[in-house]
Amino acid sequence: MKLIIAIIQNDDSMAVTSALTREKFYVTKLSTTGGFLLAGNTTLLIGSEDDQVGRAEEIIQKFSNARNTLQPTKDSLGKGLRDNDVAPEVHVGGATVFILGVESMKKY
Ligand code: 2BA
Repeated sequence: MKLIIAIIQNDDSMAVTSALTREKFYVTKLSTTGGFLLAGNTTLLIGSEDDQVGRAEEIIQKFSNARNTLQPTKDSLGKGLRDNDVAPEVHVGGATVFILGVESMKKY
């Protein structure tokens, strides 16, 4: 068994989660925050049989979209961007996926 940890953008979380559950994957959705942009993102935990990991990856890839977003400046943190703030664009990938081996999984 494997544990898939997928960090995706909030805007894609509904599409990714519903596509995974439609195909019988079990998914836990966490509200997380990226350390660089300090903006909300979504982390999915998916416990999967080894032979299903590839299919889960295909679904995550299909429904996760890369986007450019504005990087907050030091002055705008917690207040939002204003016209005169310099805000370089950052390319945020569609999904960052980690796949970990699972020693055992139990439900009590
Ligand atoms: P954030 O940390 O908010 O990063 C958002 C985007 O900012 C990143 O997109 C990347 O383009 C850029 N970025 C991040 N750290 C940077 C740095 N130290 N210097 C320059 N640019 C940087 P992605 O790479 O697609 O990452 C999207 C989100 O996935 C990240 O949000 C973070 O929450 C997570 N993530 C990505 N790689 C990770 C890793 N190796 N370990 C843990 N979380 C990761």
